[in-house]
Amino acid sequence: MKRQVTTLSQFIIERQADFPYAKGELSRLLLDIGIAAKVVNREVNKAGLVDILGEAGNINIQGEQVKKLDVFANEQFIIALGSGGETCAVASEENEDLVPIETLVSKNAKYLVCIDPLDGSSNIDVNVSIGTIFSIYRRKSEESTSILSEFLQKGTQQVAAGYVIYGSSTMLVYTTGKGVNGFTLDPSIGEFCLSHPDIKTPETGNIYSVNEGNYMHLTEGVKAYLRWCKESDKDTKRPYTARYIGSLVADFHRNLLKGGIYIYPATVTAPNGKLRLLYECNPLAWIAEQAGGQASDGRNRILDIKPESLHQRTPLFIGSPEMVTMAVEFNLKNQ
Ligand code: P6P
Repeated sequence: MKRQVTTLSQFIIERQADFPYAKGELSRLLLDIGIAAKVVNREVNKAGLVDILGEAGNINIQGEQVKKLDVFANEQFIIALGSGGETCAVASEENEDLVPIETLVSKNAKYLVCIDPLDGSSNIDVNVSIGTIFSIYRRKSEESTSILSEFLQKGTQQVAAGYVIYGSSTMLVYTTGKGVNGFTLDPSIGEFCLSHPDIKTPETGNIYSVNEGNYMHLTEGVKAYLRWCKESDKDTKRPYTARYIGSLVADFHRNLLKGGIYIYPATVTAPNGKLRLLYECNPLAWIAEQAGGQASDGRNRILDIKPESLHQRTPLFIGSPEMVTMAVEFNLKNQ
């Protein structure tokens, strides 16, 4: 008897029962994100044909203006988030200011979405995995005058968070606070199918992901940790293996499944690191914690950081709990 496939749509609707007060708005929002992910996936897969389709800014063989894929992805997710009427506004890596969703229905919409529509997009032209990262909050009060202040909630207030990885296969991984589940796109039926139920990350691992090209600009604490990773020690399976793709979602996803740590620390030139709190670090931090992992800025829990601005950066240490604890200890000991 062939194992019953559970699609993302079936899973979301089945899990809606976990939230007694849910009226289906969050479910609809998650389904809309799934649809946009399929549209973006189709275009990402064509990216390798850019010579045929035309570089961004050119006119392609269909006579259409070729958009940069991250611009295209941003448009698709904003359209999808607007279509269901559940989203009040979007904070996107691609937009300096908030993107209000001004359809009649969405005027009283409950949800706020933070999104990095296509992270690692510089890797597209060389066919390296890239990703979308999203984070969803409820509005605190539908009367509040400042939508912007509603976006500046701590990561602990998220109601859903997830990512899409456009890689050897395309996966959507998300949490609503009751564990982490992964869905793989089956192109033959155009559905995301449950392939990684209840993901738990290993307590420890032997993979570390950091751009060591920045070594000379790192703090003494991080330098000391990297030197520790390279020492030989049978009991702790060191030296660890260095794996750094240059695409956060791809490095995070591999480490989530196999065990490992990803670090984008503060550097001399970037004292707050490079990654963004609202639409990169908070969603991945919640997923990491829901899968048994940890996420820190090198001192404090990522999810406890009170955001001050939409595009605020933070250092990020994320992955297997024992590895993050060790790296943070080195970081604090050698301040
Ligand atoms: P660097 C991509 O630009 C990104 O935001 C992450 O996906 C990736 O891990 C990191 O930056 C790469 O940055 O400075 O190592 O090239």
